[in-house]
Amino acid sequence: MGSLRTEPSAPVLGYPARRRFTLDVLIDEQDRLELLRAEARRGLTRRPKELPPKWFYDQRGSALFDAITGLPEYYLTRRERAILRVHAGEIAAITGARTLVELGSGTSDKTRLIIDALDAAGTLEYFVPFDVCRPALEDAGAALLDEYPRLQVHAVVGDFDLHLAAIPHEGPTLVAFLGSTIGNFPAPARAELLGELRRMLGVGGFFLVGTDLVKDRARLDAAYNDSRGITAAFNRNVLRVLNRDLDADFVEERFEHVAAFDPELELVDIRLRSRVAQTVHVAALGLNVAFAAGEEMRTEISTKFRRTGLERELRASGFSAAGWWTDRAGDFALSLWRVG
Ligand code: AVJ
Repeated sequence: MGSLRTEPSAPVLGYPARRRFTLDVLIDEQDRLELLRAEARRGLTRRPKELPPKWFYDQRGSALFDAITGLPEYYLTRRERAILRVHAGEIAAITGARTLVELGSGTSDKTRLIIDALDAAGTLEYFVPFDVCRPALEDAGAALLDEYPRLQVHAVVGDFDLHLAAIPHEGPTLVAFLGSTIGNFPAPARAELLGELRRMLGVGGFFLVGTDLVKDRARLDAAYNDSRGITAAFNRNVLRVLNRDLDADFVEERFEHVAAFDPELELVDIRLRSRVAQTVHVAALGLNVAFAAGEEMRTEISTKFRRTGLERELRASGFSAAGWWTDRAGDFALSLWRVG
């Protein structure tokens, strides 16, 4: 994996905005394609078939996800923002963070509430947005520099399965992982991620995580089967990504969006179901992929959490509880954990 720095580091307070922005590229376009090829080959040749959810998020996929966050059925984003509005000040006071790292930051939209609070407390110096999508980091970085004249932004383009250890940070550090994105990871991968974070943070570091909570099945099913079909389009977008980047010939209409809460595993299981028997050619992999009529390919899990379970997982990874906040309805939780 190449690592190149495209802007001078060591930004100095008071310099023009561009001197307060650095961008580390830990995964470039070639690396990204290599990873996509490896993961697509693995996922399309195993039984049952699966594709990792990170490949939803090209420009169109990110726009579709943005649209999802505004859907009446999709309460997660609104609930998390409501919690942050009320409790960001407490989070700032507890952590006294000098560096704020945001994993999978996208547009850093809700994060502004945390930045505001840390900025008002006077402790924040560095914002480190970490994302696999470079343009999103560049856009968000530029906007933040204008909005926060004292802030230095050190953006990192990377993959959180691979590059957490390389995230730069100075002084008391808070890593934020919002949106219940942690729910995309199956339990063993969550333990792996938490272990990496613990090592990266060191004793005294803080981790803030957003988690959707187990609730009424009908509401969960509705949140992932919206009436406008935006979630279905988002799900099928991964097929477009494979068509474009791996020269595949998926026909979107031949796959149906399927999403349902599994009450045993307490996760929403999201799949694409082949409507017909068909063979798809993936030219970049030299691969023909046969689908039986009705065959399902998993594209995402969205784990729903309970406080006790989450506490157990975090404790097992070396964190202790430092805060637990929910919205009034108890739909969503934001929790703070300290290493050690
Ligand atoms: C961004 C992973 C949190 O699981 O709710 C939304 C993605 N998928 N609708 C979620 C998603 C379908 C979302 N996360």
